[in-house]
Amino acid sequence: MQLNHRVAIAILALAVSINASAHAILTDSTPKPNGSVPAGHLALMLKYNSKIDQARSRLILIAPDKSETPLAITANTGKPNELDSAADLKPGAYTIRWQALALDGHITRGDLPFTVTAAP
Ligand SMILES: [Cu+2]
Repeated sequence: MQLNHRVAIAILALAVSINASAHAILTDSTPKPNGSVPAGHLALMLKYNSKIDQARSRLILIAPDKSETPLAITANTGKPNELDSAADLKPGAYTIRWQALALDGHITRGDLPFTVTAAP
């Protein structure tokens, strides 16, 4: 009885962790978090641990003056784990505020701060 109870708890804990892993977690990006990139036309890439609903996710660029601009997400069925976009950026401190809808229906959010440096 005692053992069965422990097994049940272990299975429950495993089920919870599997469910949690379905949420979209940022695993890679361009630029890197707190990284720096030269000014100009930048390809922006946010990669997650699971498939993303690209049409219903959001990327907002926060400029050095704190103004917010929605970024167009490039539909890309060949890279279902990514949100891709692009922007022409001048030097300064920026943040990409992302909102990702995973296919399990859960939304995760986060901020990706980075610095744009003067082009060499
Ligand atoms: Cu989830």
